[in-house]
Amino acid sequence: DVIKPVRALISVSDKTGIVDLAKFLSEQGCELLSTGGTAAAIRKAGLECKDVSEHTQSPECLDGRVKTLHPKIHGGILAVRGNAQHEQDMADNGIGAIDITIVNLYAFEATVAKGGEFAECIENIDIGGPSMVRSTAKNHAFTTIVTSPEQYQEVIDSIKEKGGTTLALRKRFAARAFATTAAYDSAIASYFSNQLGTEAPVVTKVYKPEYPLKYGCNPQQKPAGILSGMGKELPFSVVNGKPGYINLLDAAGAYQLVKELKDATGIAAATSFKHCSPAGCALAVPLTPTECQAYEVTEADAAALTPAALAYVRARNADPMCSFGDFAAISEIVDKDTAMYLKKEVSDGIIAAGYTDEAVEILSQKKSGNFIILKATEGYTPPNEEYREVWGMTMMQKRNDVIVSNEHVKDENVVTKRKIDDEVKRDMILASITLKYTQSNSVGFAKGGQMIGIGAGQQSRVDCVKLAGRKVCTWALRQHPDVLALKFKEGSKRQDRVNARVRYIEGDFTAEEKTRWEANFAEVPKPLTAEAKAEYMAAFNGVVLSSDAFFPFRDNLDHASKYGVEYIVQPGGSVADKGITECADEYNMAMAMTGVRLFHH
Ligand code: 93A
Repeated sequence: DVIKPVRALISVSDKTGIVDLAKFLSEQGCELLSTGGTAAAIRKAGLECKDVSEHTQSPECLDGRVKTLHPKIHGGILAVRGNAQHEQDMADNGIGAIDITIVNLYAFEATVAKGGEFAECIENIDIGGPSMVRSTAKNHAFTTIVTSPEQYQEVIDSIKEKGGTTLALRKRFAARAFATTAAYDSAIASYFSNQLGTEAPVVTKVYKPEYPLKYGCNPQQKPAGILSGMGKELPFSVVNGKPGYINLLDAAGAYQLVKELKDATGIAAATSFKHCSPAGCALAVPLTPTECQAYEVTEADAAALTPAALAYVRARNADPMCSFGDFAAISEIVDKDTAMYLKKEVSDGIIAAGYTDEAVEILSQKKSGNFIILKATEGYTPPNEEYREVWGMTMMQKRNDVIVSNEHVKDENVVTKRKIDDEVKRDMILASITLKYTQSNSVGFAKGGQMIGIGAGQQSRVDCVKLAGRKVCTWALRQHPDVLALKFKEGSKRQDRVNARVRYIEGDFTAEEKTRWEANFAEVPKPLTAEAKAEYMAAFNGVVLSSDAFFPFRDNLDHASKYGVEYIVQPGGSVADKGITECADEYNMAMAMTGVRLFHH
């Protein structure tokens, strides 16, 4: 089944590596047939090659729209070798066999991507190329189709080692060829759909395996992998480790979140993700002395932190109990500072705009070398449409490309008597963009450039408020003098201290649990009483509450009032809006209505 090419047809837009392959084939005694630009490139290298127009005795015409669309080309490719009738037809019509076709197509997608005019995009729809690709792939029993420069070396090696191409190789290349033309047509269909606007039909998408995964959500979900549209680059590259399915879901949400925050505020942003929702998220805003104490950062160290490190210290300290084993994302280049801080924390991986060599060196040593380091692809623009397969249904939607910005929280959108300042607007934007990447229903509380409580994935909104509110209390009470004064045993672990503080604040121990908890301390603390906590929380204020959808009942605000909330940002649009606004006025809260719902599933 090994076939040595005697006549090659070469017609490529991307001329990478073509001269080397042509030279090799020519040395093997193979005749080269080529179209205009390709023939010129081959001849320039001093090789002999015949024009397709000479071979067909038919000129390239119609501005190149008709070059290879000719029976002498397609007959030469498609004839079944050894079939008497086909051989007779070839002889009758002067058709010579073509054994290998090397084609890559007009760069349609690149023309669209660079913003080409409609007419230019249409002109870049290749007709002759895909026809040759499909003819050759169909007749792979006798012909070899080569569609990418990546395959050239394999062709050369096969001819050198085996004297030609094997059936196995030709079949594999044919599969890739059909996938290539399918993806090409899919891109064209998608372009036409976009031209039609909202009435557009959903187009077929062709996937190519890009990155195999050990398993999916659970070990029994095998095989698993990341697929992508043919020819599309992935939004990340792997610097270290082997990301799993959930890691990549986290990385996707986390990086989009920090990127949008940075774009919206101009401030470095970081997040700490767990199970597809942020546990914390923050901007690089300097730490207060009390925060330094609560986060176990010395004031001197805090003053020297780079924006990337500062943002992550805040993000990790929104809810450090939940952030155990997180996936981090940072909008910046990760430097030594950030890497040194992360080194101390239990974490699964990170995605960021980039890394200094020192940072990669430090982080790659984490988790016995298995710490996942992903670099976001610079300038990557996600497609406009998102597809997802659920229960055999392929669902499609436009990407949620709205980015909550100052425009959404402008003064005209503040519906209450009380108004807001720029710092509050910043926290409203922070909280709202955070919710855009939080499983719904969701609410989030922000203060001082940091999320301090996120309530994700509850069926009732008021449960989100209560859940996130509990986190706000814990965050605030971590700064209570009695908590700051806790005396841990020498050599205690960081995460044990984090958890022990939370249990101290919660205080609801069984007797047995209490004994175990007390073992954390050099000096057993006296309980933090309900009165002490209430007194501290009564003085706590300046908090922004954001909600991913409107409030159906005022109970949400009633509960929010217990957690220092003075500002609310939400889409509005409920029949209850009027009552909710009156309620906000009752509590002297300021409320902005953005008109943008941020459900995320
Ligand atoms: O305009 S076409 O659709 N009509 C054709 O008959 C044809 N034949 C080859 N485009 C055609 N091609 C394409 O030209 C190939 O797919 C390849 O991308 C390109 C190579 O042109 P050149 O050799 O002139 O650079």
